[in-house]
Amino acid sequence: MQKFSALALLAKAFGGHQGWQPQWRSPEPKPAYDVVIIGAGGHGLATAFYLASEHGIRNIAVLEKGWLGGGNTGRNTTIIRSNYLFDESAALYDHAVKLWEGLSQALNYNVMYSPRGVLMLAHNIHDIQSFKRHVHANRLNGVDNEWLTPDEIQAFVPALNVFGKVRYPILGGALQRRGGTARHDAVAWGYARAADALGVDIIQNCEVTAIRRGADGAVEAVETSRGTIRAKKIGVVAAGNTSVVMGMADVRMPLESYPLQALVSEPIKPMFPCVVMSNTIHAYISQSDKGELVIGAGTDAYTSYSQTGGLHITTHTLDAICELVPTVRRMRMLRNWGGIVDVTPDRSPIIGLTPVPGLFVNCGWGTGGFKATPGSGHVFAHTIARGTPHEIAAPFALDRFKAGRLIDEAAAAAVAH
Ligand code: FAD
Ligand code: PYC
Repeated sequence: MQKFSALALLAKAFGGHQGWQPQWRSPEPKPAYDVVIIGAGGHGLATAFYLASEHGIRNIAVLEKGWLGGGNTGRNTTIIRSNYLFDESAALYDHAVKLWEGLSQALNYNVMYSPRGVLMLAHNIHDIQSFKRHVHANRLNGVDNEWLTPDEIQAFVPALNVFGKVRYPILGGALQRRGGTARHDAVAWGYARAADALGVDIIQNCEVTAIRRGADGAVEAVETSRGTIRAKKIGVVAAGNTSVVMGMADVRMPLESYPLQALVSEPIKPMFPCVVMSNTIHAYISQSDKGELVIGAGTDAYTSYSQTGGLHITTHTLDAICELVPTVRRMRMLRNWGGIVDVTPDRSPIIGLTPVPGLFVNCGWGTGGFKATPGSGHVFAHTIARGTPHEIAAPFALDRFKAGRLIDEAAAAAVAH
């Protein structure tokens, strides 16, 4: 039987933060969870929520080495879109966009999804050809995307320096109107609260240090900084740290980890009606509901587990932003930070089974997994519950790197890294 102290129950009732955790008092061994999820970011919490709400599996623990959403989920620039080139990606990311549309209602928590549009700027002939190819491919997949001329861009986003004398003039752009933003920490809290209400245990400050396997090779427990926790199935959703965690089960992953940075300005009155992205000058910008300009930079050029990044990367991005939007030149930046993203060779995620019985993995979202959070959790929950991949997840299996069935979104992801 699980027993909690009165203090811990209070903490659970009031959504307690770090240090306010359920404490085991029973001398008997803890019962095995049906599913242990490693990582309480948006994807891990969404997986737990859909396992409980759609598959009736409620004996779940989500283990987090830090705090809820303290990884990339709480560090990203919140861009949501599904304008990917390949059919498999369009299916996956648009599945997510459809779930975003009803997510606040599904969780009874306002995630502030705002489909204000994502505009990708073209600065040269190659950009024009590449983005028009995206527009056509997206439309064939039923994903909205449209081409805007420079005049149309200037009318839509007056702050942009469309006709100025600049190194990289704006020659057009692709606009996905259903794309937009959401409040990232609300996504973590919304999924956590809804999963908790269905009986899921969310245990913070609980770092997984080993994965234990039985004589048959199947998973049977995790060792953590808070003791051993037995598990019938384990889902690894530990972005940035996936290789380390999967290494605990002797599975080598085709991943590299890089720092990726973002920053926000002091708040100002509304001036950006949509998200603006530019690959060529390497910057993207939107405005939060508080009024801050949210600016994203590129990844560092070398692998690292640091949650900061090189200063020269942000400097380069700010130079680019000042050229795109000269009116913001004298603004102050309030804060900057980094996250660790794990990147696959084809820049598409890995979702599915692993060579270890009972061990499942969801990773490799690189610089672009926030937008996928609901879809990723939804298809991963199905995959764990049934033991076979959801049809949308199937092309993203780990064995594609052996079979060579890559989904090469590296350039096609239309994002500046
Ligand atoms: P995370 O939120 O990182 O969760 C993984 C969790 O696992 C972490 O909380 C971590 O502490 C935990 N963990 C790791 N190891 C262990 C362990 N041993 N034991 C227990 N817990 C462990 N994507 C977009 O779509 N749009 C964007 O605009 C965008 N901008 C970005 C900007 C920046 C600066 C960054 C860093 C990323 C951006 N991304 C964006 C990418 C996006 O943030 C990620 O792909 C997504 O949030 C991944 O979610 P997750 O739940 O898988 O990972
Ligand atoms: O995938 O749209 C994206 C993105 C923007 C910034 C980082 N990733």
